[in-house]
Amino acid sequence: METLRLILALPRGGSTIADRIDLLHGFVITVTMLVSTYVFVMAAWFTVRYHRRRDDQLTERLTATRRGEALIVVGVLGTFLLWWVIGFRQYVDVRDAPEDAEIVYVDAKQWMWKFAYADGRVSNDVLTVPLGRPIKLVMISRDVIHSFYVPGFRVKQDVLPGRYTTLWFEAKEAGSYPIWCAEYCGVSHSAMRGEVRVLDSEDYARWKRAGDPTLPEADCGRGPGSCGEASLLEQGRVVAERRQCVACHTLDGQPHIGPTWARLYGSEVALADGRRVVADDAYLTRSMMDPNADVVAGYRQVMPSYRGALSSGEAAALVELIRSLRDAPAGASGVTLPRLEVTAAGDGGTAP
Ligand code: HEC
Ligand SMILES: [Cu+2]
Repeated sequence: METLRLILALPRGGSTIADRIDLLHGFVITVTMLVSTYVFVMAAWFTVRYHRRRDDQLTERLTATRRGEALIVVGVLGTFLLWWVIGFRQYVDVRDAPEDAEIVYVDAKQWMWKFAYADGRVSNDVLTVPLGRPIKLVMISRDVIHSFYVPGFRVKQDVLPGRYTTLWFEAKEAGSYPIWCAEYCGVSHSAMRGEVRVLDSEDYARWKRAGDPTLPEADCGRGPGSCGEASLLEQGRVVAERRQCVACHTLDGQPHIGPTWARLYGSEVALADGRRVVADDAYLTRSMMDPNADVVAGYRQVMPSYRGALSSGEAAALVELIRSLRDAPAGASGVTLPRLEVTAAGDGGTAP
């Protein structure tokens, strides 16, 4: 396997799924190489063995046996189906993030990657993640189509304007992994590169505390530099209050001007236009940024758009909060926030 990786000039697999993907890749490439070598050798041999020696010579007529033909059909079809089955299972695993994955928002634009962490930090081009923790990226583009590609993790996902796409990975080795844009996106496409920096728990904790001194200090609602200490969940509560989401939404299962957030995450939502969608991270984010896109059945669309008003970090914290209420018991009111007046919604964050 390692030899094949070197022959193919692939970087070391640094994520939990990389080895399995390499295994299938190796399987497919080995079989196809063996078969094509066999075909070339046979073609060469037949050229010699059956070349025309006399002018009146006729080619021998050969007919395959039933069994031979059946064997070829079943063998070829079976091999392709086997690849498909393995590939499909891997695809499902690659698409389906673990439930406890940490969210990072990704904004792609010509020609850079911006990362916003749920604790309010932001960074450009460098994505810092802890070792051994699943990370889920919720990505959108500000301009054209880009594609987030980390060869070392064997993951790639298109990043589109106007639509949230997701990608997850779990790093299994600390180190630095290059990020590439894998979709031609303009003149400096080739310069649209970044880096995933995977830190072990000690370094990560240090990074969390200190942050990157070159970046502006994130403000998480308690003054600059207050982000590190608050948990994402707490962060979400602060943001929900500050942005006055709780003027219309409850956390305790009671419908209000808008639907409750209790047991919303992962549930199937019926929309006014008859569609049913699963409330995943992408849907929740879209609901904040573009509330007109999916109006929930039975509610008037009075929610203001938070595009521009809400930073990606705040959005991530809110999604984290909504996610934490996934299993909230029916009718419980353990997590109530003060109801606010419906007036100043989305005005850019006057603290209540
Ligand atoms: C003025 C009232 C109001 C405010 C303020 C408001 N919302 Fe809403 N929200 C609604 C209404 C009404 C709906 C249902 C109609 C729709 O889907 O647009 C909704 C729907 C949603 C949904 C989809 C819910 C579902 O059940 O599928 C999410 C998520 C959401 N809001 C998040 C937020 C967040 C986060 C904030 C604060 C940043 C916020 N809302 C602020 C009124 C509001
Ligand atoms: Cu790009």
